[in-house]
Amino acid sequence: MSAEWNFEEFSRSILKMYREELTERGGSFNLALFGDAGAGKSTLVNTVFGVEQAQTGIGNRQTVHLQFYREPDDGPLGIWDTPGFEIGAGTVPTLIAAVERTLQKAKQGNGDESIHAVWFVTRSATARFLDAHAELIRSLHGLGLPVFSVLTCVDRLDDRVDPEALALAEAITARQLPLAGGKVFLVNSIETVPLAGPTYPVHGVRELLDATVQEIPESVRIAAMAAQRLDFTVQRARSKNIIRVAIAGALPAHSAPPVLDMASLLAVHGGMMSGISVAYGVPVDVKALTHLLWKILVGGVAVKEGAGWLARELTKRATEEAGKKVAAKGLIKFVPGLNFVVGAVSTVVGAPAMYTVGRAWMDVCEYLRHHPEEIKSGGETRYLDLFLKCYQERVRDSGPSWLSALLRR
Ligand SMILES: Nc1nc2c(ncn2[C@@H]2O[C@H](COP(=O)(O)OP(=O)(O)OP(=O)(O)O)[C@@H](O)[C@H]2O)c(=O)[nH]1
Ligand SMILES: [Mg+2]
Repeated sequence: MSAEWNFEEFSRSILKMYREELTERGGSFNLALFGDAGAGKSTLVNTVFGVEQAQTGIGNRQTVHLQFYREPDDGPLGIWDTPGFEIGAGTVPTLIAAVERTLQKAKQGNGDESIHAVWFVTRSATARFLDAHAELIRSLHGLGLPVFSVLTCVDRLDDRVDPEALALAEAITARQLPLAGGKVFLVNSIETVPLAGPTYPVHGVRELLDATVQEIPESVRIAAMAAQRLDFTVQRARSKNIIRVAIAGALPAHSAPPVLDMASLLAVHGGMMSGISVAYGVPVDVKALTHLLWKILVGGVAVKEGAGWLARELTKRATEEAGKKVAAKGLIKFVPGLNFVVGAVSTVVGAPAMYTVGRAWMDVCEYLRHHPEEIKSGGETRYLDLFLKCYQERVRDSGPSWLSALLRR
């Protein structure tokens, strides 16, 4: 790799690596939401996937429309929503026609805006499930879609479930609809806090997600699991593997001594971190990620206090080691345009540091999935802030001792 590594080039390489990760993950999982105004569609997808959507429930309740939403464009989840209207006998044909058109278009095009599953949402408290609702479910099933019937706002404490909700679920079951998962799913998407009495916790959402993932095409399962935020087991496993592969690739055991220059170090960190972001379904702002890595590893631009210390420390260590083990000559390079000397990094120093960087970035991604609003408002400074915090925590817990010492200075 060239020693004349520059910021623009680095930014382009991160974008390329990010795209490769996206391609490997496959397309987005697209979920359609049906149900009357205020049934709890938006609340449910927010709990499961962390997508905040505009509040509706007001306005013209007769206006039937199917709208697609994916944020960002290359994110792992697309939502087809039918916000703000009551489903009635008059609206079912319009809705079905819209779905048919959508599926047709997806078949002709690249399928990016197809529909993979439907959540048909009914608010349990309304105790209302109309013939029109049943008809819509049958027609959607007829178009080849798995349709899940979901009752929201179901109060449940341990095994005691609100009897009214149970009665409604039974009434729906009695209609013998072609329901995906073979049942009506009872959920509470957000905690219910009554004026008096006990608080009812969130429940049922994990079971609904699991059942949904079972029924969707295999090609979008990874995307669905990346998009959900109920349980990060899958994201963690994928990310740890990405870290392992990155370290193994970057610091091969067979080269003696195993060395890596700073340019390669930037590249492997870029690949590792974009891979982890994709695994977590956190949109990568390439510019922000490039800045972050550049600041941590190189520290050559707009250096904030503390930025670049990792690079300096690695360089120092590497120089020492190089001096001990092999002739230092050739391992230290001067990078034109940057005002510091980069050194080769040995496995001994590089691997634990890289591991810690990867784990810290996983922490950042989990934090962002819990606080999706910060993804948009974040920007570079916030990323760096979060990263350094998580990094320091990781180092304190398990990192190499020389790094801890450095941070405690
Ligand atoms: N306690 C509790 N409240 C819920 C639940 N689902 C929805 N809500 C509340 O019900 C109200 C309406 O929910 P929304 O998610 O906006 O309903 P919607 O189906 O998206 O409505 P439209 O977009 O208007 O069609 C909100 O105030 C939610 O907080 C639930 O499972 N439990
Ligand atoms: Mg809504």
